[in-house]
Amino acid sequence: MAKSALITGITGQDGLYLAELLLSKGYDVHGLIRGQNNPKLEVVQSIAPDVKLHFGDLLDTSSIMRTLDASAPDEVYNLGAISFVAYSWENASVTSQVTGLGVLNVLESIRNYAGSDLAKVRFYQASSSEMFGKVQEVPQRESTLLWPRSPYGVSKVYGHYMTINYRESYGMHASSGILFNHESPRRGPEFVTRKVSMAVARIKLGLQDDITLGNLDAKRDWGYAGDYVRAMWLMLQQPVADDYVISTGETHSIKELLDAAFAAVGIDDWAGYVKQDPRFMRPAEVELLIGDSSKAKEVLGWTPEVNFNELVAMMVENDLKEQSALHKA
Ligand code: NAP
Ligand code: G4F
Repeated sequence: MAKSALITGITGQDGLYLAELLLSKGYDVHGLIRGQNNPKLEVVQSIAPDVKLHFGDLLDTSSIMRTLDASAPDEVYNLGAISFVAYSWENASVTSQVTGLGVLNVLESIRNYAGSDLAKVRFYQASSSEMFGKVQEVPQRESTLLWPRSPYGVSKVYGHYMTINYRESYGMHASSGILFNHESPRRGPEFVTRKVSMAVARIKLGLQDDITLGNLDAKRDWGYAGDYVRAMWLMLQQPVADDYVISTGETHSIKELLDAAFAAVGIDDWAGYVKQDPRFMRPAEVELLIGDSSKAKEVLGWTPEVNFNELVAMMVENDLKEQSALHKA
């Protein structure tokens, strides 16, 4: 019989890639979608029409319970979150509720749903390299001390330890993927990679003069979202649940991101196109992220396939097509 999977955060970047991966493996895929008249409903239905959608919210435990009953999942992937770090300072309370307490709501719902047969549902928690914050070790690995620097990071630490606690307390097959930044043409335009790829495409097409950014010196370990959802699935196929760092092992500054994006449209010197504004600086910055994913390589057999330059070129190329089509119409 086909396995059933439930994905929270189905309308997000990772939710859609994971849904496509699981459908290609023959899963019956269910997604939790929130809100009245969610504008991304049509996107999910056009990209992954076979996904069965259930209306609910991570803050509404009874809606999660109903969705578990309706989808009878073998695997639950908890990707739903308020995920934009900058926003989390302005809305710390709602971020803590959704990104932190939301994890507990899903874990408790699974515990109630599965009853004495807790092993029948495997759980994946979308933890984050943002938990390393003010990094205490370079590169960061599973054992590195967490030192979050944002309300988002603190909320993710709560969800991470709650996942470990449910594994240790109840023997739940609950795994936590500590994923470093991963991007794609589906990345939200508020994140720096997509903000840059869209602006570079628009500058090339003569639709925009420049781009305004914050800190250009921060460094991130950027990978491709399509590679990273494969790691999520692999974690839930293991006989024993565990935590894994998922990263490329390479780090690049925002300046290097600009180099690669402008190079993709034939511009070598971008200085005249880039402005800085304190508006985009953060109250506490995560200066450097670089991950060591050797455990994932050894246990899961996972390695990334798309490198940094390929990723940036893919995003710029997609935005050139999207922006040209928009402005032809
Ligand atoms: P994303 O594109 O921002 O998607 C977030 C998803 O969460 C959306 O589907 C959103 O739904 C949903 N959501 C927000 N509030 C909700 C609520 N109250 N109830 C139910 N769903 C809610 O994020 P992503 O990049 O795909 O990331 C997926 C997960 O991995 C997130 O938990 C993120 O924090 C984590 N993560 C991401 C990265 C990364 O680099 N991408 C790295 C590490 C960890 P709406 O469409 O309705 O807003
Ligand atoms: O693209 P970002 O907003 O991503 P950030 O903060 O690293 O968070 C992303 O990755 C986390 C994993 O580590 C996820 F957990 C989280 O959900 C999210 O997906 O910012 C990246 C860097 C930061 O250092 C920021 O200060 O880019 C810098 N930056 C400089 N100018 C900017 C800008 N970021 C944004 N969003 N916009 C700017 O104008």
